[in-house]
Amino acid sequence: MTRLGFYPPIDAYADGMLDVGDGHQIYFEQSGNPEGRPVIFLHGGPGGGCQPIHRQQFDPKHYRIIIMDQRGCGRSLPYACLDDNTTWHLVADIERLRAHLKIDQWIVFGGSWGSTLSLAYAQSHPEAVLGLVLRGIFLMRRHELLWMYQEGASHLYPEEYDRYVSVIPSHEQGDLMSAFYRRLTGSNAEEALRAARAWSRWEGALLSIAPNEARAQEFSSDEFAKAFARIECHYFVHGGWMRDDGQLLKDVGRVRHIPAYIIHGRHDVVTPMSNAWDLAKCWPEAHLKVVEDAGHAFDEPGILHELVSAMEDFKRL
Ligand code: STX
Repeated sequence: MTRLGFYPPIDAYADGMLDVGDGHQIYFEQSGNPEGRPVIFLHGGPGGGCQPIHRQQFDPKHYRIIIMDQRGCGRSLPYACLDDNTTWHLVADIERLRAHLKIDQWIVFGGSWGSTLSLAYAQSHPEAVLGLVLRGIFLMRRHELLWMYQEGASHLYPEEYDRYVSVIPSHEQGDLMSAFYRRLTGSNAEEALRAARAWSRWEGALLSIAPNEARAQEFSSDEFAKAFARIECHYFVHGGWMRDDGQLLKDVGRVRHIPAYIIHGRHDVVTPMSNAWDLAKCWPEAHLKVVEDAGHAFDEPGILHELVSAMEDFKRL
């Protein structure tokens, strides 16, 4: 079967910076059909930012594609800033952007941390959400964080894990997230940068089944790594400011009436398939799509096919 792929590259027809208060300014842009059904794309990390290729997941004739860089990353300012930067600030920013753009309801589309934020947003403002496309499910539970940043994924990529932990002295390796956080937020700029590069490369190296050294290197570049590592680590040591570990699962009842796709790669090492399974079990109405030959990345062929197919189906909304 031929798989659906990216739409051709397009430019944004409008962009801007939204002042969301607390000294933060959020970059946002619009592409596709200005009269079309609005869809908001929520990027991963947190701290990953958006790229032009993200527009190409959506049919530009049908959709009004809205893309924003979350606080502190991408083109948002101030860069890598952790002050007033929490899940609930981002949820409020998304609402503020919706009001700014005079949109009643939109489709919310997010992968990885973008799925976490999409759920948090939809559970806070269900009336604003017409449909949900959630990919590479990440629910911010403590065991998911330990799997990725302490022990779990370590057993599948031991050589990359050794590189990751090499910047932390062995007596601090019992709590890697805290050890990284101290360095990423400490006053030693050189040590902070070394920690940022190691942290980001670890994730970049694990995203897809097919090894991608170019991406691992891109993730460990100074510009990308600093915001990505600082913001991720900041969110993770604080458990995403969830009221409890299972908040996003416990509150699924608030969004069960919203049409939803849950798309997950069988061999996802960053956010294991059990996350998607746990979510699907409390959400029987959602369409669960397991991609047997993919990992975590949005651009693996089977994942991209399911994303584009879901947005095809949502043309009925
Ligand atoms: N973090 C997973 C995540 O949201 C636990 C993520 N990892 N890499 C990314 O996102 C990008 C590819 C979007 C940078």
